[in-house]
Amino acid sequence: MRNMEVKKALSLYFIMGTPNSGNQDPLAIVEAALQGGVTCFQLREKGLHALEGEALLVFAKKCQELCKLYRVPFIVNDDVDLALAIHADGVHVGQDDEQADSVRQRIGPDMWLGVSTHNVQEVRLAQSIGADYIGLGPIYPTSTKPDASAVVGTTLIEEVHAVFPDMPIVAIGGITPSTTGSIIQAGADGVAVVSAIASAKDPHYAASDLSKIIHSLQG
Ligand code: TZP
Ligand code: MG
Repeated sequence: MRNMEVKKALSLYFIMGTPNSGNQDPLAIVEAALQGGVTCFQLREKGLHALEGEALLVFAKKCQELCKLYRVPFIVNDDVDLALAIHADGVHVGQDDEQADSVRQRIGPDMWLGVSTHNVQEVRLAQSIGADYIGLGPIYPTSTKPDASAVVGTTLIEEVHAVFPDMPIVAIGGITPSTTGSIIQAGADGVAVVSAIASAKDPHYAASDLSKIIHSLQG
């Protein structure tokens, strides 16, 4: 069943673009994260010196190849044209991006659609247009997304999970190994992280550490 497959993939959801890689090789970080056990990867190419055009296409294809090798879904943030061009496994959009219902029409029923939400009303709308999962956050303060909306805390996870018990939920924003437990306990199916892996001294270790914590909580 698709819902269960999506929930499983959300367990440890790694998000990255070349601007998040510091002075490390971005593809080496993606591969280390995959080796460490991330269960989904989202290419989010945003910020200073973000790749565009052909360079973005080439980088996206390399990330996709790695994800295929590790049998992990490859999701593209925002860029529906890119996702369609390379047959990504899914697209993720925020509230300020292309309307989710128009994205669903363009990508068809098979590709996964994720929507960032910040309250119960946005989740209801996302569900009504056929989102496969929702992102909830920022749970904690984050410096990775300068235009992030107000911090929502784990109470929003509890609230949304109570109203939509079947909706796959991934929490995002400032999540670290020490806060992962409270997020899963609040009802999220998984955690989405950028800096906890991309900025770690050892991204492979960081991913496997998070992976162990999540699996021990999920049983
Ligand atoms: N959306 C809400 S917070 C965030 C995004 C993309 C950034 C999360 O990054 P980090 O480094 O895990 O806090
Ligand atoms: Mg966006």
